Amino acid sequence: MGQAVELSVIAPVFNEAGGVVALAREICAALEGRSFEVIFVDDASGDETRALLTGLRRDLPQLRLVGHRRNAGQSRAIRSGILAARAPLIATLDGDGQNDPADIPRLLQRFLRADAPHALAMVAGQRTKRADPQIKRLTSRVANGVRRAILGDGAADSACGLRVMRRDAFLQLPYFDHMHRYLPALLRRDGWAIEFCEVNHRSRQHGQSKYDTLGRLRASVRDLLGVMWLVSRARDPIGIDEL
Ligand SMILES: Nc1nc2c(ncn2[C@@H]2O[C@H](COP(=O)(O)OP(=O)(O)O)[C@@H](O)[C@H]2O)c(=O)[nH]1
Ligand SMILES: [Mg+2]
Repeated sequence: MGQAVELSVIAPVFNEAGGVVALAREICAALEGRSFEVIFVDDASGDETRALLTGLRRDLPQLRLVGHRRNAGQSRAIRSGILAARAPLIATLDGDGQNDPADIPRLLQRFLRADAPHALAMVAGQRTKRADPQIKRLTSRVANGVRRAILGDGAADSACGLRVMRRDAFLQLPYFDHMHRYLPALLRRDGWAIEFCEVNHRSRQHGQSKYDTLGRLRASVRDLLGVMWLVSRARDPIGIDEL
């Protein structure tokens, strides 16, 4: 692909054969007329996900496929996609169809607006009406409240999978499993500005969630302590000048 790409859309997938083809087509339709690429990162799925995406490339020239040889988790998949990306600007969304591709142009417009703050690194989606089971909505609301109170990241929904951000800003962040849930706090730690934007959320039509409540809770206690430490150990030079 010779022409410079302005936006790279990254979708991590693990066993999402049921909806992945429709989602890829939907993303391309939502961004028609723009210069973009779509990178699905298959994390060693055991179902038809990879074969279906490989076959789809004939139809969708913007589609690229990156594969992990061993399952390494959603955060690592997002990182692998962003490392492979050709554009300076990234959009991410979940690969199960719960994030609406039609929201991407709006987040992009917000990010690229003329009066955007110079240090803006991310416009993050906020799911105001989550299409998830009640227990998940409840535990997520409590977890978001605790995290926001402790980290002061101002995020009502830090783990929303839909966001537009600078590739360089993301790649400067420390990688750890589940870091994709802490991007507001980690980007603020590096002195970047972030903004939030309400986005749609859809119920899962195919497959099942890869996370259970207990597993998510265990990881979040451990990770919250880790991010608290990272934030407490950061120092801000407030500006770097070549002298
Ligand atoms: N690459 C990769 N993607 C994953 C993994 N686990 C979940 N995902 C993807 O991350 C997205 C969100 O996961 P999901 O299970 O729907 O989480 P939920 O919406 O919070 O229940 C989906 O696109 C999944 O396919 C994983 O281990 N590796
Ligand atoms: Mg989901």
